[in-house]
Amino acid sequence: MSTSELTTRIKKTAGSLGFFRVGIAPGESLDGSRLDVWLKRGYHGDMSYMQKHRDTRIDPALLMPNAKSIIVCAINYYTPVKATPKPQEGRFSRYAWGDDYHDLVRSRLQKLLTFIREECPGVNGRVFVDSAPVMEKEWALRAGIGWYGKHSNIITRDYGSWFFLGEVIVDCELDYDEPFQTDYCGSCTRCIDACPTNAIIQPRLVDARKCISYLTIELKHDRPYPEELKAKVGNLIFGCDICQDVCPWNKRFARPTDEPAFQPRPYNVNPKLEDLIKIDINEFRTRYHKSPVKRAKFDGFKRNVSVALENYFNKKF
Ligand code: B12
Ligand code: SF4
Repeated sequence: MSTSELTTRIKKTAGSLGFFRVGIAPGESLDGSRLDVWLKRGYHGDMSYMQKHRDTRIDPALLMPNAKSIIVCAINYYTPVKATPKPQEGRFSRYAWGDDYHDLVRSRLQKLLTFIREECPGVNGRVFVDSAPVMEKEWALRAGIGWYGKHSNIITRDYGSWFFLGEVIVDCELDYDEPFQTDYCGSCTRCIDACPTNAIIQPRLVDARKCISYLTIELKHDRPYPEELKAKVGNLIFGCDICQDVCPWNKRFARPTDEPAFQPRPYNVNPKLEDLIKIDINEFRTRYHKSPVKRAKFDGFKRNVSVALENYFNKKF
């Protein structure tokens, strides 16, 4: 089979597996200078894995010997549910409303890899989603999926930015897409202006230590919580969507996903904080089994709900 025939068949199969966009980039090593600036300034906070795997992150050959092609797949998770929690209700970011995407995306990518290996039995490959040392946004840009929004997430013209990324890396050559060239953010700065903690230091540069997503997901419960940011977190209890909510590309082009796994679990939309604070560890485990929320762990989740309650009572009295 010719390279272009194989490339076409891979993209078609990825589409049938639920990925709305697939692009392919050559597996060259990346320029690590921006990552280095980010790390040097300590913007990764307690996410030591970002530093530990720095070299692997910029060189796909360290992930997989003879890596030739990075197949980047994007899957839409937008559900058109209006979540307008009152101050006494908690707010989960929309990516956490349904089931954990890691399991779903990994199994779809695995199916794609199986397909490739059936077509070309000698090919080796590996699949990655989120947690591996892969610069997923950089690859998405190089594979022509979309551009870096000023909030630093990748945006597409026809779906906005409500999607996850995942990759299949293979040791065979394929036809490559052109890197995405245009920056369609223009002079808009809505995401930067809306960020409550000023975590977007400059366009495409996020200080994770200030980002509410980091504070409510990555920062362990026994680590010091920055007092000066507490009030700004408001009623956000897991992740933050503010910079993406205000983005005109999302307002105009977000499209509902038909993925059942991403449909909101009812208790994740506008839950009462006073109910959440009463949840014990067993209920936490049952509710958030196969949900992204389990990443915060019980103690982190309780810390987040306490901060939100504190904010509510401070506002009220
Ligand atoms: C660490 C991490 C975080 C950290 C740090 C975020 C960050 N901006 O780096 C925290 C915990 C804060 C976080 C939050 C979120 N995350 Co996150 N996160 C990651 C992770 C694991 C690594 C990202 C990374 O490498 N950061 C390091 C910095 C240096 O990289 P960078 O932002 O890409 O920086 C580049 C740009 O600054 C660029 N750049 C700088 N200047 C310029 C100028 C130009 C012209 C260009 C082109 C580029 C450019 O160069 C840098 C290096 O490439 C990825 C998964 C992965 N393995 O890649 C998911 C990932 C980026 N996260 C994702 C999501 C969904 C989120 C949240 C929306 C979740 C939520 N609702 O709470 C928020 C968004 C917050 C935000 N505004 O960024 C998705 C994004 C999907 C998309 N559409 O882009 C990813 C890809 C996970 C996935 N598999 O889908 N995340
Ligand atoms: S996710 Fe929230 S806190 Fe983080 S950069 Fe965006 S608006 Fe700011």
